[in-house]
Amino acid sequence: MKGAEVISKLSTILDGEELVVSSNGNVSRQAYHLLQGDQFYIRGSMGLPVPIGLGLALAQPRRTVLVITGDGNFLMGLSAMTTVAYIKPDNLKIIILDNELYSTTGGQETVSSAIDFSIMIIGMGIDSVKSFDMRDDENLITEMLKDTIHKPGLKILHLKVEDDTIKVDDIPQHPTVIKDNFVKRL
Ligand SMILES: Cc1ncc(C[n+]2csc(CCOP(=O)(O)OP(=O)(O)O)c2C)c(N)n1
Repeated sequence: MKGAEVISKLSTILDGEELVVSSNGNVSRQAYHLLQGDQFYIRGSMGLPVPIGLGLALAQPRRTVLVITGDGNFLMGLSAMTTVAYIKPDNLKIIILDNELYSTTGGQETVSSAIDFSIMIIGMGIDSVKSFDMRDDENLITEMLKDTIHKPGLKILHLKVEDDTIKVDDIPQHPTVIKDNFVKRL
């Protein structure tokens, strides 16, 4: 299963009220085309989906905040995870689409094949992390996504996904338009 297919499944599970933050590059492009709606599709800088999601979750405690991030982005913003672990916002959900690549920029390897994300995150004190290899078995994806989104509490879902180094259509909106439309929903 590829990251885009996970996002496509997510589109059938989200009710439109959630605040979604997606990482720049292919993940945001896919989210823009598959989720639709005025979500925070980050363009440009890496490393920001978890820090922005954390801030949103704290500022909007009654809303479910969903971060969808590539592994490269997750690793670049890793220090914010220690604050997530410290605060444990109940309404924050993080889905890591781990293809072990910077697929957007041509498929260079990230370091993620050498890192056990679950152990790292458990080591931070978060026990609600689940890790699955979707390259071999995609049967439980719907249940895992529903569990992540609908069950209360901080949830981290780490999914190994297939290589998807493909050109995805860019987002036609300027970043300021994306931001302005998103802010209207807060
Ligand atoms: C700070 C910064 N460094 C590098 C880039 C170039 N860049 C854009 S997307 C991307 C890859 C992101 O990797 P990942 O989060 O794993 O997502 P994937 O591309 O695999 O979907 C890179 C290196 C950037 N936009 N910002």
